[in-house]
Amino acid sequence: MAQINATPTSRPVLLVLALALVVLLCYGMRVAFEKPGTALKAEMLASAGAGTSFTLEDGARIPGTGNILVEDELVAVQRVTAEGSPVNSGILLLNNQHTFKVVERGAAGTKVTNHAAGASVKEPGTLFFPENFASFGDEVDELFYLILWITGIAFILTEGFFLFCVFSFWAKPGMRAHHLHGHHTLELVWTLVPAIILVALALLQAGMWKSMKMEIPLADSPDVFEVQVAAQQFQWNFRVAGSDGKFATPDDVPSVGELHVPVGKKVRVVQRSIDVIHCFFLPNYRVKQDVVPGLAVPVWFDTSRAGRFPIMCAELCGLGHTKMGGTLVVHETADFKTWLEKESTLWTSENDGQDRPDWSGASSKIWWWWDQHDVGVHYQGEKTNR
Ligand SMILES: [Cu+2]
Repeated sequence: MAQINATPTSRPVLLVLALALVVLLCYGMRVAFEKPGTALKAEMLASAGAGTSFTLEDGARIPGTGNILVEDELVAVQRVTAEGSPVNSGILLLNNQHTFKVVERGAAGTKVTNHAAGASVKEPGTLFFPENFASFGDEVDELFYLILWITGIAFILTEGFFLFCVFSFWAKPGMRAHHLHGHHTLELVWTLVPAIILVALALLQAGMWKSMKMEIPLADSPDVFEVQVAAQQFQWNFRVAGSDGKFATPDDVPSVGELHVPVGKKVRVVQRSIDVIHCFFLPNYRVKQDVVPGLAVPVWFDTSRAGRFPIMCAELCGLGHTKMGGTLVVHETADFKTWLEKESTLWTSENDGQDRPDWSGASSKIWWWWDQHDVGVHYQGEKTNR
């Protein structure tokens, strides 16, 4: 291994350079995460008048015309280039990039109408949480930031002490190291203080844990909407009950990658995995729950606002893990009713009135498997997986 031949005077310089490099790396990460989305948002807010064109990163989900969310404002946009066509002086951008022009802009808090429910711009990158829409989300964020403060202060204190020692006790010719053999008071302090903090945090979050993970709304309540999630390498399969409100009947609506729910409901999510451990993650709803093979794991969140939100897999589940995303579509009540009736009719005819659904397409076997193999393992000790 190459050895850095540092003289005593050059060592502090090397150390400062190394620290500067770390700071630079952190700053680079921040820029890499935050810049694209924020810049697009700022650009759109500054100049989104009718006729203005933008290139959206997540344009593939807008079918020609749609609404996009900029800050709290809905902006109606229209695709001006065909899907996948070259934009910007013949450079073929990635398939999911398209140019859109703004056709209408609503004031903050209002909605742009006359357009089909559209897509939201890809959330701007951030090192922190995206906007919260869950009723328990603020509590989750408070706990997160409290822990971040505690660990941040501990980090600065310990690293500060470490640097102080490095500089103050730098080797000098003729100076011998001095050995210490333990210090009972110190050891008691650095054991007890973290222990007290951990117990305090555990007590502090107990109520939140109970409401998020233990008091999962039951499907038979009228304000609850149940969905089924079958995780698979590498896609999310969803199923909602059709117009009859019952699962495992021919009018059930299966989907891949897009989960449709009505606004203003508690959404009860029952999840199973057909292969490895996945993790159902809704960043905007502060929901993150492992999906474990052999278990039916319930989780819930409430929807207070219509829109489109990202779904991710937060468990490294194989080579395609990073592509295992999806979209949560929260519909207005009437809009959802229309959607469900349409899909329900479509799937009923697809299944041709058979007793057991004949799921066509890629997810056919999954829902057959789900209905045939009952697993009743829940936090709540409920017996059924439906
Ligand atoms: Cu996964």
